[in-house]
Amino acid sequence: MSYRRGALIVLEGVDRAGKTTQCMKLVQALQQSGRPAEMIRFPDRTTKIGQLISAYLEKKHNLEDHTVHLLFSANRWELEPMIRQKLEQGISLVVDRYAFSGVAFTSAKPGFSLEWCMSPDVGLPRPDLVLFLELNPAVAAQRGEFGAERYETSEFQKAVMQRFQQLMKDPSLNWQVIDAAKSIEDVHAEIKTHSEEAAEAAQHQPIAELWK
Ligand code: ADP
Ligand code: FDM
Repeated sequence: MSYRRGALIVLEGVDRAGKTTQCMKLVQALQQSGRPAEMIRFPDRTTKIGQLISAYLEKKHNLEDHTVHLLFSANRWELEPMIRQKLEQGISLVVDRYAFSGVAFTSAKPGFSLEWCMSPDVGLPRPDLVLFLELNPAVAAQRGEFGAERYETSEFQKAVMQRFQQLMKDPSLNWQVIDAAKSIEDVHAEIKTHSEEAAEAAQHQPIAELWK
């Protein structure tokens, strides 16, 4: 069977680690090497659910913590048919945050277990590669002050980082930790190598399900 699907490549990491910069460079590099590729990001603030999330992040209104967690997950599920369709058409998707941010951020709040936080995202398309851009908070701070959005405090980000460390222990996923303190070009080179390997390996495999 000459089944050539696109790869699902996720970038995760702390705030200002360079996720958006690297997603854009990776899409360009994949396209230049002849692989159709597109970028998506979560939350996708353009949908109705995304607009509710965006207003919450901008502190324009409050939402109960379980509710907002489920909205973030619903925002991924509403794009799931599009994600699956693009991958099946041979388009690789480079994703700026995914269910791992979902779990890490909510479970950093008091009273939330990893298991509860993972459950609404079980069964989403499983990424072929998850790149974790690791950056010391002091270096991240030199890249700009925290903005005014919800979650942008160093104490909360520290708790989020601990949850990411727990998620990275999962052997069912291809996690790669990248030193995001290096130059933009050096980080890009590393990400590109991992991504090309993952895309090669993925192209003859069916799309798997996350955490299943
Ligand atoms: P994120 O999406 O993870 O929040 P961005 O890609 O928006 O991060 O980058 C945050 C800031 O840091 C931007 O001003 C960007 O130009 C800068 N930046 C990104 N990568 C690097 C790097 N490797 N070294 C120095 N500055 C960087
Ligand atoms: N975030 C992001 C969550 O809390 N849950 C999620 O499922 C996702 C995808 O939203 F603070 C948080 C993480 C971050 C904010 O900010 C999104 P950016 O700047 O748009 O990545």
